[in-house]
Amino acid sequence: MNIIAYGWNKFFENQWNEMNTEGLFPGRVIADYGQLLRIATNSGELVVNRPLQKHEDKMQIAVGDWVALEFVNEIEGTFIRFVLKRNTKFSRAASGIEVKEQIVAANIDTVFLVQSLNNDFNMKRLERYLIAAWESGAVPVVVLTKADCCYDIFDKAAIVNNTAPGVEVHPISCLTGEGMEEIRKYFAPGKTVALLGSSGVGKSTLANTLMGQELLKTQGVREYDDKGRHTTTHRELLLLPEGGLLMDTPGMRSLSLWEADTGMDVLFGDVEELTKLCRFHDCGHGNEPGCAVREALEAGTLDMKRWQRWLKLQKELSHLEAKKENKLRYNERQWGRQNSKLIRQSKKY
Ligand SMILES: Nc1nc2c(ncn2[C@@H]2O[C@H](COP(=O)(O)OP(=O)(O)OP(=O)(O)O)[C@@H](O)[C@H]2O)c(=O)[nH]1
Ligand SMILES: [Mg+2]
Ligand SMILES: [Zn+2]
Repeated sequence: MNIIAYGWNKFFENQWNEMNTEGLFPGRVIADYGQLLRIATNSGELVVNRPLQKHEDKMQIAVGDWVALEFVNEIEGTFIRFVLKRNTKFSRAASGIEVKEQIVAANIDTVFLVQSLNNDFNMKRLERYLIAAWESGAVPVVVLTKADCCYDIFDKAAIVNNTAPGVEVHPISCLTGEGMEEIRKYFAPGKTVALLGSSGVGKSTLANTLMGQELLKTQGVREYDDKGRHTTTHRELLLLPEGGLLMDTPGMRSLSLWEADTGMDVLFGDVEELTKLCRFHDCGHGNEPGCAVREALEAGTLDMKRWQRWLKLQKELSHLEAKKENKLRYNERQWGRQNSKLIRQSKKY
């Protein structure tokens, strides 16, 4: 086994050489089973324990990450010492009340945003995935599966093209093989493609097709609404027979945005520019005189639905920002408390 096949390159090698890595060896996280992680190294695959999380977020490890490992001894085994800086990362806000980033996939070159062409097709959802994908640093590609089940492929592809200018869109079918050749061009030795999307869209089926064998479990969707049954339960990175890496992931129930500056710029830059043209800088875009947004809506140059989606996203993002700030202030207060406690203690002596 050679880690170059797993995507080891100059970006990671340079970091390795700049850090104190004596006695350590590199590996890439290829599967996440919760407490256990499977790792590819030059001398084969290892299963190691996830390091204890003493300091929150300090060492979040995701599939696709490169880590520095240390073999301690036969009894204790191998430990992860640190995570190398990521080239790209696809994140979302973790579910639950805590404001926290969850890294879904690390060090990916291309993200396949997978949606099926059946009843589950949803443009609003795809737009959110696109925002997160542009934010990730990887190149997004839209893959529309189950083309064999769809009579209006071209209409749907056109809708996607409109929402995602500059993004390649590929209708495919794993059943008939339609579009598969175009998909294969994204795979090259050492390059990583991640499959992201809702449950049941056919991510694992696509992975099996590309692998040329039934490696991953797949399962039929619910008949009444075409939604999936959350068949895949862990993230996994596969080495394709002809080279290149493919990450299969469990279907996401929802994608809560974590960072969105770049993504919003790419998808809604024109809307943002428009809002700056209003006469009043605090324009509410209602009945204010000189509102550029209202004028564009009336002239038909700005689509009402798109404007409403932008408003909704803005609201969600400012809510997220507020929560992040609260957390920051809370952390600072905690830090201050701890510090003053230490100062008080040190004064005693
Ligand atoms: N007709 C048709 N069915 C497909 C195609 N691709 C996948 N399917 C079916 O869709 C269902 C769900 O496929 P999976 O590959 O399990 O979906 P998934 O995205 O991995 O789902 P999760 O693991 O739950 O996230 C299975 O019954 C597949 O056979 C396709 O191209 N055409
Ligand atoms: Mg699956
Ligand atoms: Zn306005």
